[in-house]
Amino acid sequence: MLLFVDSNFLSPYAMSAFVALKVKKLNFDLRTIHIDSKENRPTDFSTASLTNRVPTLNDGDFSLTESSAITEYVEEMCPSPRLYPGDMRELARARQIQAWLRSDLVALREERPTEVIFQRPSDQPLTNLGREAAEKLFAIASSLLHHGRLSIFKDWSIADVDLAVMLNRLVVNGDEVPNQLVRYVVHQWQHPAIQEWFGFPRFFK
Ligand SMILES: N[C@@H](CCC(=O)N[C@@H](CS)C(=O)NCC(=O)O)C(=O)O
Repeated sequence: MLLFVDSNFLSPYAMSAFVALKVKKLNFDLRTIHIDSKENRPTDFSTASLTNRVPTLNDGDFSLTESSAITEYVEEMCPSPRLYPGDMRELARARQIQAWLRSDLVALREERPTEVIFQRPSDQPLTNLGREAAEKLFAIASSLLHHGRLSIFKDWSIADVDLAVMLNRLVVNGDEVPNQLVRYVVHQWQHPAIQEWFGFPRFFK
């Protein structure tokens, strides 16, 4: 198996796919792609993936993009240890959270890109739109993590990686974040596969 990720290890989607493969203890090579220099365009990258985005997972002659499609694919292929809850409704909830985090909170993603976690914080305060997105994130995360829970469901799931990275954009940047959510992020960030991703070399512009 071959996982293509961005060359500066900044993509939260690539990180999610990487954690999934690590948790499953799958044998895979990591290949980096320079998105800025359009390295994802040449045909030798992965035309079979249809969209040529990162992350891309190549499994033999099968090629797949979209991080949550990748995490679901490896879950189907290798059911244990689990990335997703076994209960049908919790599984649906985990998928909902993943889809929501990838499609909403645009202002927050723009004003607090993952560079603030992996490279350097932003010196710009949040705009009203950014603040609104942060408040929405806090409300939803707090209701998912009621009673001070440190994971969304009883057991860890891949949705925790996605939620933690979204919250960590604010935590690392020094924005005001409710204490309980900070505790959750600090706990989730200790995951060995996240730590491994965090330790990859990055080049500062
Ligand atoms: N929803 C996608 C988002 C993937 C994505 O936005 N990838 C970016 C890098 S973070 C990319 O490949 N950009 C280049 C392009 O779209 O051509 C996922 O979850 O994998």
